[in-house]
Amino acid sequence: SADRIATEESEPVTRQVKLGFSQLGSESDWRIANTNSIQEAAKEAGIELLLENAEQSQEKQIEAVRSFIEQGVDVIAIAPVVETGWEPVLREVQEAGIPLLILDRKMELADQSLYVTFIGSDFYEEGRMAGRYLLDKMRDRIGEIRIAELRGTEGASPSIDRGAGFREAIAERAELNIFASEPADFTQERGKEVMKSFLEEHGNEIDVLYAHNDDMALGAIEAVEEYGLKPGKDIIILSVDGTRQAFEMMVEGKINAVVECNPMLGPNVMQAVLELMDGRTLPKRIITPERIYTEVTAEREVANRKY
Ligand code: GYE
Repeated sequence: SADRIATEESEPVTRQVKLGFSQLGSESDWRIANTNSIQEAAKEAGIELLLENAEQSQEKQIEAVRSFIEQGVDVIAIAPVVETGWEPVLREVQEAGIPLLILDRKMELADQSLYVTFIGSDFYEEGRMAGRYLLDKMRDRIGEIRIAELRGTEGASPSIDRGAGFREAIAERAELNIFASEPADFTQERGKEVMKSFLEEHGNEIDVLYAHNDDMALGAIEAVEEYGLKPGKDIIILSVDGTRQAFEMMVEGKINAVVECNPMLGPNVMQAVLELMDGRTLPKRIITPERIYTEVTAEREVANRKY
């Protein structure tokens, strides 16, 4: 009958693709922009997104991944809080036949078959960019240059690699000396507290602050000002991410340089998900391109910041 033909010709009922995403936390402006980017891109791509915020706890991330397996999602994505300890749960994902994407931070894995692709930045190169900037900035300075470092979360790949890349770059000149280095968990609050303790202990001896992200740098700036010093003048300040707030600080001359780290991974992730669903093979590594901005270039860029 006519009825039947109409039914057969109506739109085929295609099942919506389900993506389970374990986001590591909401510790920084970068992270908020990253979560927004993934939510928006999922919506745009018509992908159903199950999102769990782990509040910087690896155990919570592992729980979330197990719940995604139980719910039978098509793809799982993890932005891992720390580098190590993932093999057991990743094996469960593999046994369930679900493809796994690693986002943002690296995982240390002996078995490379446990994931499909890693989408994110080259943190080691970010550290090197910060170091090379400092070499240039200090080219005419004579004598020892004392550097304090605010590291990110312990065991997180951006902390490890931003630290190592920076050290590799500054090794070129023996006068550049990292004399204080403490973790501050990528948060503004901890950044301020740790910087305060650096200042109490070392007072006017700090020439440079290298912060592994903007939020910690913003906290540190508050501590420097409360201590009665001028950030960006008395203490050279370098950080990583490139948030709008950090750009505003650069325009004011309170931060000297920021290495960009792009949080807008959503479109890349959704493209990867759709290609996987299409049976395509992805490259093992998808790197987001980035650059460094300084006091000199900040003014031109500040209005263009999307996060
Ligand atoms: O730099 C920091 C965030 O993993 C690249 O995590 C990310 C880092 C980012 O807390 O702000």
